[in-house]
Amino acid sequence: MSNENNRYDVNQIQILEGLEAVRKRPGMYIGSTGKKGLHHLVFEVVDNSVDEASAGYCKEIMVIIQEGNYITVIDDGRGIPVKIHPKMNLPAVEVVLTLLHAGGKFGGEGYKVSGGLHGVGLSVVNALSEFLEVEIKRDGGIYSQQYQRGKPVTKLKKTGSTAENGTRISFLADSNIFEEVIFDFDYLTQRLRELAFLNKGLKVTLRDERQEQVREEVFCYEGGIKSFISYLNRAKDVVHKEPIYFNRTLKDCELELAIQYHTGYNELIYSFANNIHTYEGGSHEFGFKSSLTRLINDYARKYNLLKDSESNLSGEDIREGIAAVISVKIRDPQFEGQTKTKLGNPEVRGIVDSLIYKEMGHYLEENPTIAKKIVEKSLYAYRAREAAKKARELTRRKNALEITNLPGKLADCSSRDPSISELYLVEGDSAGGSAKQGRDRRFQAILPLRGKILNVEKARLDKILSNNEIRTIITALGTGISEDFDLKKARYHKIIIMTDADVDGSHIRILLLTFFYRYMKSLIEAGYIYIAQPPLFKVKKGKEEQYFYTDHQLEGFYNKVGRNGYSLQRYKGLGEMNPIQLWDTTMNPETRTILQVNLMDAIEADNIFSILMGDKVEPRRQFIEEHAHDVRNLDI
Ligand code: 0RA
Repeated sequence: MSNENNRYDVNQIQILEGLEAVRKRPGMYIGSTGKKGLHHLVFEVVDNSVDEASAGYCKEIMVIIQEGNYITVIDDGRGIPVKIHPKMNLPAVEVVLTLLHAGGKFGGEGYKVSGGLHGVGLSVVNALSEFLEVEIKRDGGIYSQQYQRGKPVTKLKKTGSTAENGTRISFLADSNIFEEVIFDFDYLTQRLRELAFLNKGLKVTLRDERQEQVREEVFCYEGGIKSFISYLNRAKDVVHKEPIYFNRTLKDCELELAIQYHTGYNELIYSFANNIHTYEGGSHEFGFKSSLTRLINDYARKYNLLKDSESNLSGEDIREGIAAVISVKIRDPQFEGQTKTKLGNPEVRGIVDSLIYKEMGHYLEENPTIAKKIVEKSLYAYRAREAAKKARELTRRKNALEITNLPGKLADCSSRDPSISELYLVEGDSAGGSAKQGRDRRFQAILPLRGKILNVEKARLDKILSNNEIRTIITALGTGISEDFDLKKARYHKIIIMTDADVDGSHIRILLLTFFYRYMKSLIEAGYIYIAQPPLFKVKKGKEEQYFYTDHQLEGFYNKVGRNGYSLQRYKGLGEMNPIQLWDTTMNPETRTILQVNLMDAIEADNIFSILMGDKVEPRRQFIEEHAHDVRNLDI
């Protein structure tokens, strides 16, 4: 055997082992085999097309969901190279589709921007697809090849001639791997819209051909992240009409920033590195925050807008009511943190800081009216914060938030070990009653909540603290709130939100998540917040009873056994279950499913919350209308 052949064999083995590893432990490569992982396949392919766009070669991307949940992604980029890869002795496209981590561009040339969480490579999508077909237009020809479960079943063939360039990838996710292969239009919409915002001028189309009535959305924003800000603030009254915007490059770091203040109180910062949403922030976000704080303080001092008695404005004061999108593109992004969504690269902090200080400094000098409004708003926040601090000290002295005064409505558990203790936040007194009877009182505590807790969006901290339901929650948790928050004092390491599967229920859930996100973020970061999953249906035949948690599960059951002789009960609320049923289906740790909430879920809830509770009527009407057909879309 010649050396060449030897090498070829070694490469083949390497490829097969790679694909096998992906199929054996898909979670390692795409996070999960649930909904998120499934949709990740689409984003993985799209990210490659977006890379082509970032490199300046692709103007349009189209994603089609076809019958049978077949996905097709088409772009007009350069097309995946088809020439024989000298080292592997295979067409380059075959290497890209079969070799683990060959997703990157060969040789490391050009502006490779994808990375981190995404960028696991097309080979992973291929390995996890029952069937995949690639068609490439490049070098004057049309080429195509087919695969099954990652392995080529045809050679790369030239099927025609064309002057065009581009790539089309169609795949059918493997139903042996994924829990269910059904794509969610709205879920895909979210990310595709985001990508269109982040890549100015790129046209992204999503088309759903599964039903006779084809559904299509086109996203294309000439304003880029400036349009993103307008979109985020669409339900808000804004302080200045035009977002503050600039795009600059320094030392290989491209920074795009858009800011717009609104009249509300919360801060919303979306940061991205190479098109990846950095939920956990990182160096670019640090740079932004420190620069903005310094800049506004310097400006306020320069124009004598601070009284002598007033110390520096804090970052929090300055960011009250801000919506900001920060997007950086860098050569070699390092993603860190629990969910690999925190930008590491230390050099980025200084670059972002100095770019913002300089560019936004110019902006403030040129727009003194807006600059003064921002300072005034920050001062207002500063004074309110001082007042809130005093109010809080007062409350604290009154002992109202001390653990010694546990709320009467709380049915506490006997355990004092937080690591095994659970707190159920239950919607309504009647479900609360069932939960109290059904629970295992050794480690499960129940706190019934009455009605909508409070419109946290419009209220400041001092007001929030005076709300009864909120105080009850804070007291039960034992952690304190905001600046006084102390995770170590948490009395339960599982805090489980249990609401009805209807609009009111999801409303309360969104509200609670928003409250936790804004005032007790570390609870979410620590993974202490969960959502209970009560069943939606009970099917009964004689003595035999079975519960189902999704429409899909129920359908599956009917498909297997038929409908005859079964009576169906649809649960509208938790109150319809007796204590034993509630325990069996939703609370028993041996059999229940509870969903752990992560920061991304909470941010999403916060978003929905702003729309539902914000100042403007139209976006709310639109949101409710869009989701009226499927209430479960509200589910987080
Ligand atoms: C490898 C190298 C080059 C482009 C691509 C892959 C590529 C991949 C995908 C996936 C979907 N669409 C895509 N478009 C391109 C660089 C090609 C060159 O240097 O000409």
